[in-house]
Amino acid sequence: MIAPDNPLKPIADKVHAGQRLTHEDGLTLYASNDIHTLGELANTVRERLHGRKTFFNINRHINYSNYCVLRCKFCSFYRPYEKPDPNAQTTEASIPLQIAGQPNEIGHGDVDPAGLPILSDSGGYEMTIDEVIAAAKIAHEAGATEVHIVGGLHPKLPFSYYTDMCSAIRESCPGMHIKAFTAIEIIHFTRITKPRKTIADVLSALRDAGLGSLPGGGAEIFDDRVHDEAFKNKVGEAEWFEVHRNAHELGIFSNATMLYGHIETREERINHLIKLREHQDASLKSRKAHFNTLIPLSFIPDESELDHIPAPTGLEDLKTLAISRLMLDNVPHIKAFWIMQTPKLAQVSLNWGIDDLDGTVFYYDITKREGDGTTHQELTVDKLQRLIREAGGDPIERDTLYRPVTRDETGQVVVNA
Ligand code: V47
Repeated sequence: MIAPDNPLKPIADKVHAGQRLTHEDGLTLYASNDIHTLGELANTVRERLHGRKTFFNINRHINYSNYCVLRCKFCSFYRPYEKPDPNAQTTEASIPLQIAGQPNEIGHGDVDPAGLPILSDSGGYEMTIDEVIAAAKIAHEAGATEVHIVGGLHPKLPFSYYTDMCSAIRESCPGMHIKAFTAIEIIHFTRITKPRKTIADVLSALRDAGLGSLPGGGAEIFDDRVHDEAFKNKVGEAEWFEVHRNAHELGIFSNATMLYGHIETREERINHLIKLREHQDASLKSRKAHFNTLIPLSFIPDESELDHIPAPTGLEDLKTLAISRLMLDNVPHIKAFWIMQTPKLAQVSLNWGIDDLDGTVFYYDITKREGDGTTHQELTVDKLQRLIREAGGDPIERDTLYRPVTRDETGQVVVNA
């Protein structure tokens, strides 16, 4: 029972009545240190939508290149472009196909040596389409239902590289969902095509080539001040929403993110969530697709230009995940990306409003914690299921569009159109 003098009482009444929370409610939730009530409220919404079902997926991230024309201050991934030197030696620490040698129960472990990218002295790399396919095939054969493909804004690669990549994956990995390219990359593609393609044309061409949905990256914080201080030269909120509006109109589902814990205020975070909520209202009302999930991304300062800023605390992570669930009443899923929140905190969040744990991941180059530099970042299916069960959840393997995945005794997917 929540005490009548608890400042969260009016919010609790609204949550129980299924009413929408306001900007002020969001700030009141952040100001409160009654995290138990916050968790209970976020879980009320989570359980209303999903009961104890807790989703996870078998996926593989592929970062095709870290060359980028942008210099976002929070980003430790990008490298300035240099023409790759064909005689350069490969370096183990940053090899996208490096698999750390040990097979796991979904079968990773074989490395195709021909698929190793060539690194420049600066640590920059770009993968050939064959290398991307080799990585996708390893994932497909190991049971992944999704590849999540994003990269820097490469100054030289033509648009055909991206369409060819999608069609080659579709051909070599039948049935595997291609979730690829942030809104920022989509805008970049409109600029590199001659004559310039519209956003809708770029999306249609990618969909024709095999693209299944858009990931939520590149949203950061929708605020001009934050934009100008932390990622000035990147396209802003208007373009980000324009891409997702076009995608939803075309029937392409997408995700959304919020990168929190750097230079933004809590108020700016709540504004960000409300802007997403408004967009989702419009998509649900009149478009063919919508956001499936929000992924709040906890800022990892290591190796970035903002590495003097302390990372958000676990408590701030937990509050942000729970508040995201409460504010975004019209987005079906809120996902913890354990790479950023850590597996233990992601597990705690499953009782603070979160219903989805992404994923097996396997390889991730965009953020690496505590400078240990390793791109092999993986949770096995067994570990994901255990984390979920220990937190009292019922693990459900899902595909990208949240349909349950059924497998036969050999691990092959049996139900999934
Ligand atoms: O776009 C960059 C963010 C995003 C840092 O859609 C950082 O299912 C924290 O979007 N600390 C990429 N975050 C990740 C992403 C994502 C992840 C998982 C699932 C989905 C999905 C999307 O990571 C970037 C940027 O917003 N980012 N640098 C950093 N230092």
